[in-house]
Parts: sequence; structure tokens; C-alpha cells
Amino acid sequence: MSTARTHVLAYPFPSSGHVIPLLDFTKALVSRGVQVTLLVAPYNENLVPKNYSPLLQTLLLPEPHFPNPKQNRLMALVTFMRQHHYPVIVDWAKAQPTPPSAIISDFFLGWTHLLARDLHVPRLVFSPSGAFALSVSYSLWRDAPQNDNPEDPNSVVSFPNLPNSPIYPWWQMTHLFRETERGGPEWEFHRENMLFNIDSWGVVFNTFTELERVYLNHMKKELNHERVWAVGPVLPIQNGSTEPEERGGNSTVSRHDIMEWLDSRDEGSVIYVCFGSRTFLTSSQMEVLTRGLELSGVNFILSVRVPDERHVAKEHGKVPCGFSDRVRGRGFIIEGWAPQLVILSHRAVGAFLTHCGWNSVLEGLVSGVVMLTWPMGADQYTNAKLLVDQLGVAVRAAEGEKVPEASELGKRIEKALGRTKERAKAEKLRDDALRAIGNNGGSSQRELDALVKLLNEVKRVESTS
Ligand code: AWU
Repeated sequence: MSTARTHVLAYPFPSSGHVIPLLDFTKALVSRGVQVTLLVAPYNENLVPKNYSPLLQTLLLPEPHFPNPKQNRLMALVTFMRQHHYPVIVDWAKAQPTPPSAIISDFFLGWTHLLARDLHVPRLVFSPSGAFALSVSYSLWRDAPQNDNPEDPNSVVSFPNLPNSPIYPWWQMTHLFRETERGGPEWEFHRENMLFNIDSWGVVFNTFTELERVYLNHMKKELNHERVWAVGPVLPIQNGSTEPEERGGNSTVSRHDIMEWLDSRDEGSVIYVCFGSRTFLTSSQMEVLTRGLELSGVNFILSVRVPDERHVAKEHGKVPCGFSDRVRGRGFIIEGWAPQLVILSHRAVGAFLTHCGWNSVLEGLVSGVVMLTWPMGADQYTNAKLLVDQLGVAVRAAEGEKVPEASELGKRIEKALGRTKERAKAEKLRDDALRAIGNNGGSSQRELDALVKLLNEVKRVESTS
């Protein structure tokens, strides 16, 4: 009987919103004695803390590059990884004294289902999105509903087999499904990826039971097995405190300046505005947003992304000239990377205008703030539906390009800070989230323990087979 440690491969999709949570999850595995080899490309290596633990190692894989700039970037990247990383991982794994006994990989890397089969180990999907969002995605790609009125901008698509039977305008479905030729090579590429995920051995969600119980149970029923784990919110809880740290990048502005600015504000008097690590506002969206902030009269921190060599933007709205002067004294503008967790956890922040990326949703929930939703794509419309219609902890500000007048947006921003009903629900969910990841038998801690126990058993079977 092997007494070697359980050893798993963790393979994130190389985008901040996907690397950050999977890295935090691997730290939770390491804290339970599991050896983890993180598969990263050189440009993501900076996100991995140096010398975190002898149990957390990295394997550097070839840096992706894109010979055909016309190809869909996601498809080009995943294709590169499948072609150039697959053989390196197989050769490396076969040479290990303690071969990996499982692979945990992002839901954009469905092809690792085949890699796991070659390595004779189970593949677990890591979902950096919630269970509601992945349930929609699985249903969409498996059942592939057709839009009977593609010319009608108000045509809808429904998911009657999901809890709460959600209905969406077709334009809110992922562009990967809507804008690629049905049955064509790209459409089939994305569909195959999701079907591999559905066929995989298990799925680990960055969510918690009290938040998405009905969707976690739905997923188990649909997959016809119980290997579905809710282990989130995976956050950097250091030494048992909830002292936040700067995740995913170095802040563009000094943490001291931000804290000093926030310290001088009344409790709950500031709204934080951010659209994630990869969303660029169009010029018209930026115009309405900044005008709305100006008219709202409230204190705010605005974090906007600026294109860099890895994040190119077809169009990106710039902060209008003179805006910072017009809001001097009540507006703090960050053009680059903001220490989001640090900001959200400050007592002065009472509301969060967010694009509803799932990491931001969880960070907003853990901070107990009211959220204003402005989803832009991907799973964000589903996340907004969960927050607004099902949980009642948020209100809608805008949806993609569908934006209210600046004066109306300003009113919604101003009102957000005074929404006591939503705030009370948000604070209750914050307590649920902290309990779930707390060390006194929280639901996510129990799920993590059950997952590690099963991984240890899988290892034993693997090592005797
Ligand atoms: P988040 O999930 O909020 O958004 P994206 O970066 O857009 O990531 C998937 O990841 C989402 O479900 C998708 O909708 C897609 C994607 N951050 C920060 O610290 N400073 C900044 O200035 C900007 C961002 C952090 C933030 C969060 C992450 C963004 C899972 O949206 O705290 O942890 O970057 O992830």
C-alpha cells in the first residue's frame, strides 16, 4: 500500500479571473496535506507566491502565442494549450516518482478529460463560475436550443429544466454560441469542450452551499452522480483572520493612499466601481458611467482597466478629460489594477457597482455590500439574475450596451448606498459565506474535507492498480 502523498495537477485557464480562484483553491488542498503541481505558462508565474509551501510546486509550460490573430482568441489559446502542453504534461507525469492521481482543470480546458484518460486518473472540472452559471452553460451546449426569430431583438431563450426556469433575451447568451456558425468548426469546438466537462469525473465549484443549494443539487441530478463539491468562497483568509491581500496583481496606486482616502470617509458612504480584470468599457458606456457618478453626488472609487500587451481592446472608453477635476474631493480614480479585496473590506465602502464576474460577486458578498449590477457578457447575466431576482442583495444599474440616461444611472448609484433591505440581506449572506469557510465545521470546509478524503482513496486505488 503506497504511503506517498496524494498528488494532484492543478491546471488553470490563463486569465486572472480563472487563475486567482484556482490558486486559492490549491492553497486549501495544500493545507490538508495534498501535494499540488500547478501547471502555468511563464506569464502567469508571477501570480504564484514564491516558496508558499514545499507541497505547492509549479511546472512551467510553453508560453502560448497566436500565429493567426484572426482566429477567436479563446479558441486559439485553448488549441495551443492542447497541442503544446498535452505532450509535455504526459511525459512529465510519467517521469514522476509520485505520479499525479488526479487532474483538476478549468472548465475552458475540457480536453484535459482526454489527458486524464491517458494518465489513467480522474479529471475534475474546476469552475471559477457558480453552479447556476455552469448549469445554464451545460444546458445551452448540450441541448443547443435554436433561435426561431433571429431578427427579433426581443426573442428569448428559456431553460425550463433548471430551478426557477430562467428566461433570457437571446442577446444575453454567450457570443461563443450565438455568433459562431451553428455546427461549424468553432461552434463544435466550444461545444466539445463543454461536453467533455459534462463527461468528467467530478466538478469543484468556487461557491458555497447556502448560496446555490438548488443549483448544486440540480447539477448532481443532471450529472447523475454526487461528485459535485462547493468549496468557496476561496479567498486568502490569512491566519484565520479575514485580512484581505492584494490578489492577481500589484495595485497601480499605493495601498496607503487608498486607505488614507477611505479612512477619511463615513461608514458605508462610498461606492466602489470595477468591471473585472478583462472588461473594457466602450466610449459611450464610459461617458454615461462617469456622468452618472458625477450627478450622483456620492463618494466613489472608480477602477478602470487600460489595455496592455496581453489585453487588447477593440475599443476602450477613456476617463473623460476634466472628470477627475469635477469630482475632486469625492472621487478616487484608478486607471489600472485596484486592490479590490482591500477596498471592498473597508468599513467606508457601502456599495459595489460590478460587472458580476463571479470572483467579484463572491468578494462583494463576503464584504456584505449592496451590489449594483452591470453585466457585460459570459456568465454575468446569470450572476446578476441570481443576485437581483433570487437573492435580493442587488439592484440593476445597466445591462451591457443597454444603459439608462446618465441622470437615471446617477439616481440608482445614489440610492444604492441607502438600500437598507438589500443591505440587510447582503449582511446575512456575508455571515453565511464566512461561516461556510470558517474553521468551525463550515459547509465548504466539510466539502473540502470530503473531497480530499476521496482523492486520498482514489490515490490508493490508483497505486494498487
Ligand atoms: P472576476 O470574476 O470578477 O471578473 P473577470 O476578471 O472578468 O473574470 C470568471 O472570470 C467570471 O465569472 C467571468 O464573468 C469573467 C472572468 N481584480 C482586482 O483585484 N483589481 C482590479 O482592478 C480588477 C480585478 C480582481 C478581483 C477578482 C478578479 C476579477 C470567473 O468575468 O478582485 O478577484 O480580479 O475576477
